[in-house]
Amino acid sequence: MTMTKSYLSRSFLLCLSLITFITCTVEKEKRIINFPETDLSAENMIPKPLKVIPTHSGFALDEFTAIYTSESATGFTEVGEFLAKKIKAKTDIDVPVNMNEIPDLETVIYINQSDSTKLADTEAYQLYISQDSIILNANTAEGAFRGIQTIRQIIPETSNDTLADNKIWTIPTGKIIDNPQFEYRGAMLDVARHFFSVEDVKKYIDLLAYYKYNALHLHLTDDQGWRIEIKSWPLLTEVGGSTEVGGEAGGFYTQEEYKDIIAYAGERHMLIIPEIDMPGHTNAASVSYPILNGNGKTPQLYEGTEVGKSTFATRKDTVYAFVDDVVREIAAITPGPYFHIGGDESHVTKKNDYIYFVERVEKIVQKHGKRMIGWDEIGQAAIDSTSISHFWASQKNALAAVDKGMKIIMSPAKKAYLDMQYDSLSKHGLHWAAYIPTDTAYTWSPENYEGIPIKNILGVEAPLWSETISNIEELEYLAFPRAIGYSELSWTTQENRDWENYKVRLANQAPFLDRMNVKYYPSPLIDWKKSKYTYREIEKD
Ligand code: TNX
Repeated sequence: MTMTKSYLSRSFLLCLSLITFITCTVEKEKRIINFPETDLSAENMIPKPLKVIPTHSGFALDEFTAIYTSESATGFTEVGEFLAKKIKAKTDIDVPVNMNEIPDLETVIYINQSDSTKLADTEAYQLYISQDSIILNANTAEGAFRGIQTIRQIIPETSNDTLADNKIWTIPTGKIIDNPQFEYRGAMLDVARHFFSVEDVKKYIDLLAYYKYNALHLHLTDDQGWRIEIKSWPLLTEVGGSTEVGGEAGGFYTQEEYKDIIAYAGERHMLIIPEIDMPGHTNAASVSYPILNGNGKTPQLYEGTEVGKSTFATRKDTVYAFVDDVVREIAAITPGPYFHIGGDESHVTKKNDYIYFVERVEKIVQKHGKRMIGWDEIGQAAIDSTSISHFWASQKNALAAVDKGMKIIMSPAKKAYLDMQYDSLSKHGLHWAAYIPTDTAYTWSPENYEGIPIKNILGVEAPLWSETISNIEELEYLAFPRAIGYSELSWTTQENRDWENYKVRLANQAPFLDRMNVKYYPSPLIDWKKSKYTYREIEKD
């Protein structure tokens, strides 16, 4: 009752201040700005929105702009503050958020919680941009957050200094109606083969959020390293976290650091999906606790890149006590609904043992309140329709999962692996699945790939394995620009995608990427826009 009252009174106050604001603007002598004709539909938005209707005028973003948000709706004020911070970084103007006194304003960005049925989908949003206001409507803060990425993308890199006495960033007017095609839009980072710092992961999250990704899957363990603190099994990180591919020092996240990553992603409405890869890819765990080992050899720290030689002892109860502890500790600090158990390339686990393991581990994951994800091999086991198959290589395994009514995350190695080289001259990466140039990465259809029905597809994920990369610059070389294309494959419908149109919008990402200090691969297929921040070398290939 009190809640409703305070909600009503706050809404009333907000309306009142808006009315006062509008009246003031009318009373004030209004600047007349003659905007040159704009075209909202020609803006370089990625992923491309569902519908864009231009009205050809301009909204002046300048020192007289303010942001107002639905203060009573959870998370909306934070979204407004996030936008203000990004506007400051791009334009150096301070845009106030929800200020009380009536300022000398001319334009307002209003981030509004709306219960309209048109916005029923969690991440849907609508933008109405006119000369005086930008109204962003969304049902949830998540939808509003996706919407402000669109606003960020249509703020020009440079101001116009001739339209008025002050600097103006002209935002084209019109209407945008938008909603993602797939609910899961992810990237994966392998921090096991090479470790990446919290700071590196945050930078990657920041870049992905700009392109409306909503999930980052962290491949936390493999033969070469165990990267997450497990308090009940401390040697995992002490021993198993001490190396990485190539013999460098390795590293791991404490649970506090992992929570810090989760909070950072959460502020960007992104989920972290933790992966503990098992029963294969477990050498680092078995070196730390040899009782877990099932391949009959004495485990030793491993700094090479071969796969498929390790396995847990899948018939030992100790292994399941271990898995229970690990899942319990990680599930307790992971707010998202998913837990990824790996399950790939268990070449030295007998098939029956593999199936027994996956079925038993599924129950453990469920007991700790999570939905199991596993690489497509898990489709061979008798598991629930609520578990998710992560398609990377085997159509047969993925279709077996479809038969069980399971959802599929699409990461076919031939199309979606960010660690595949662009071509034979690429400085980093592998090519066991394919060379994946920037156009190949974009021009396939997750909607109808290898007979997997669209109704089973949860979304698309772009995995970045790290055998050949050991720092953020090398990560950026493989991930960008291809990760930008995958954002469009999972958000935008097939009818709305077109390589010729996309490649122009991609070329225009250069000023943003340069400003963010991203060392992307300057693919020769793209006519990259020059920017004042440029320091990238154009390659000759
Ligand atoms: C296959 S994809 C793997 C990884 C490697 C990757 C290299 C998958 C489920 N397993 O262990 O890092 O290839 O491209």
